[in-house]
Amino acid sequence: MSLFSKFKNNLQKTSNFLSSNILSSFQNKKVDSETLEELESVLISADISLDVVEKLINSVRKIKTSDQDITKIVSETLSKEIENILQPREGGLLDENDNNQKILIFVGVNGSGKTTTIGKIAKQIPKEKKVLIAACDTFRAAAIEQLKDWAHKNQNDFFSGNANQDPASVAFQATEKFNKENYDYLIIDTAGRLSNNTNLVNQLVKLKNVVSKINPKIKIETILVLDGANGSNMIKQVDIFGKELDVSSIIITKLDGTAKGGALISIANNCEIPISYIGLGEKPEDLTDFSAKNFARSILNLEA
Ligand SMILES: Nc1nc2c(ncn2[C@@H]2O[C@H](COP(=O)(O)OP(=O)(O)O)[C@@H](O)[C@H]2O)c(=O)[nH]1
Ligand SMILES: [Mg+2]
Repeated sequence: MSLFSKFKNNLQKTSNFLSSNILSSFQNKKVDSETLEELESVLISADISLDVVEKLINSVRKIKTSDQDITKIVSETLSKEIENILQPREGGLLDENDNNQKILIFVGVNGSGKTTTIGKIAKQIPKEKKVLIAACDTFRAAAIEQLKDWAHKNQNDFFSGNANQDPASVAFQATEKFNKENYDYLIIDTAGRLSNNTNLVNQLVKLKNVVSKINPKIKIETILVLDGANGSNMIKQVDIFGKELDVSSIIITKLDGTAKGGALISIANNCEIPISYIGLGEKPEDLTDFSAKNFARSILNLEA
């Protein structure tokens, strides 16, 4: 399957919602205040934030009506505008030509897809690289087992501490192992829930400080995993985690399961953190490099 088909097939909930509503808004009609208002409410319903909706409506307003298929022109116009917003956020995480050691710390609220995404990403790392996966979500025993299963499937080495051990101390031990045994990658899974969010972020800052202190020269990527089905709530999470943790990359999961995929556009418009991957399903291969063009054209049900 081509990369574009993967986007198109798995983003159908959002694209069906947008394309059917755009079609009904513009059926046999021209661009006027009534149709623009209808379009505005469709875009808001897809969880696109107001500032972006305004930008999009302004570009559609400029369309000169002709005999051509108006819904097609509107969709093309929207997709171009959306692609322009998304383009600067395209940012890969794994560079095959980069042979430096790397540490990836995954953060995000419970259930956002951290553990699953770690499994999917580890699968994409070339087999000749030495990968150590560390379970620093010590809050739930099941979380450690889930990560262990992924590590086992991918034939990656696995490190875990004791139940309820301080996550930063597990990270410390894992980092020492990473150094001593000369791994290429250290991938750290963290908890998404403690007593409250402030404590969680503080705990993660402590974990990150421990890791970077042992390894001041190694690049640490802090990756925020967001549940795409959370729609506009994702923006709040970017605020909470992004400020304290210097997040370097965002991954948005579960976009296959929501009609509110438009929230990704709001994030791209509101923060400058690159989006490296999107999750398009539960299977190991359902993690795809983020592509502005593929995303923009898919959600408007256009061809590649
Ligand atoms: N449909 C779908 N489900 C996903 C995706 N990513 C993760 N999940 C599911 O979301 C649930 C929570 O994921 P998990 O990795 O345990 O989240 P964590 O608490 O952040 O570690 C699991 O049932 C995953 O299979 C995705 O891209 N699409
Ligand atoms: Mg987990």
